[in-house]
Amino acid sequence: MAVTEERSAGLDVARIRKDFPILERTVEGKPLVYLDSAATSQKPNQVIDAEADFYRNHNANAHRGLYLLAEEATELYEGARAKLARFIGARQPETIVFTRGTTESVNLIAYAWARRALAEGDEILLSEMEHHSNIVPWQLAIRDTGAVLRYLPLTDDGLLDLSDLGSYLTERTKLLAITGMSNSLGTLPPVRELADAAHAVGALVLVDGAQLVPHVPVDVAELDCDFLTISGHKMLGPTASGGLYAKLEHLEAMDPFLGGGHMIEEVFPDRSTWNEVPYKFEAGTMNIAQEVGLGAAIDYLDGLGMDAVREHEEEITAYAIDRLLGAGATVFGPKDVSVRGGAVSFWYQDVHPHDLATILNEEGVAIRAGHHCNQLVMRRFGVPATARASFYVYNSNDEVDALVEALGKAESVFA
Ligand code: C6P
Repeated sequence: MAVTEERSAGLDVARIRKDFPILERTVEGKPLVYLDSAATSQKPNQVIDAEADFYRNHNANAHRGLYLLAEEATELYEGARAKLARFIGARQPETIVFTRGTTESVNLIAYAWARRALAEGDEILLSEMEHHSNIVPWQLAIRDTGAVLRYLPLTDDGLLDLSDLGSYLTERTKLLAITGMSNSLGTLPPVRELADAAHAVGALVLVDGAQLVPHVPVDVAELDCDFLTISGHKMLGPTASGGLYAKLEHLEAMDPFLGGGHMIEEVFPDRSTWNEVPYKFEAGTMNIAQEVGLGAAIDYLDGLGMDAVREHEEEITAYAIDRLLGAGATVFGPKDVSVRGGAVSFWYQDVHPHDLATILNEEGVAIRAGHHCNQLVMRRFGVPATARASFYVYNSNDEVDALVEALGKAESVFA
């Protein structure tokens, strides 16, 4: 299948694809159709080159040495922090703590903030569409604090059911921790509206930005969230790149998460004092080359323009939902693309998603099948798993056609 489509509304997809060497691969003798960017995105040459260039020309530990290489490494690392801050509308780079991504960022808050801030009877409000990364760290935290977890329910359309919000958000709520975009339903919850309601009862707000930040223009001042998690590998960056945004006052008030090198100011036999924010939270040698690669990914996304990225996603998602429904698939989550992103979960005929993914692979089509770390969503919709196609800047409507064509082949295998 050749990519014949020159442009979507937002992006020049044919040109973009030239930057991604992996998209030239074949699988089972067929051109690769990569529809699993919600799991991890592919990387453009610009990112691969930036990481390689770091190792080839600038490699040294950051914030450690006084020689030239060490200064260059520190400058590149801090440059990436400034880019990430600007990308999400954070005015001060020191509000960004580098982490390996969303999982580590949520755990950081669950250890460094929740264990000190929560007491018996306090509540953390989540939703039924949360990824396990935004559930399990809180389950561990409430074991240590006696706090309680509550869950906002979902409508049959895969939206948050906010009809009884007032009974979920009360003066007992200390934290609302909510996804910015569901990785299985695609849903975009009304984050600002929820943040305002949470703040009105004195709760803090954590937004799981793993899927939101790569796909939608984000401004933390507009969202007014206290914490935002970022997974660099889902936004064209290297694996183990990413970070946590937190309002400065929270970072300053919080204890460290991990102890070790560089996060201290002074160490005595029985106690230590902490380095300034954000270094207080960056113990040991960090993933320097990966964060530098993330900086290059941000440059790339800036070059495309996040409005255009979002516009492209709306277009391809609408096309995919339309084609999947037309082929007789059951699509989970909202159908209106103005309230959803491009992770499209579906069930096709009676074919188990795992079988479907295996057959699609024979056609070169890579989708994810399983519970997507969303077991509460699977239970809510009464399915053990779904097939999921997810899209990014390099995907075209032609690839949606390839997916639907491959579904036809799966049907004939299982008929
Ligand atoms: N979702 C998916 O295939 P990490 O792995 O730490 O970068 O991100 C975890 C995570 C948290 N929240 C959401 C909404 C996510 O989608 C993910 C990762 C992948 O959907 C892997 S399970």
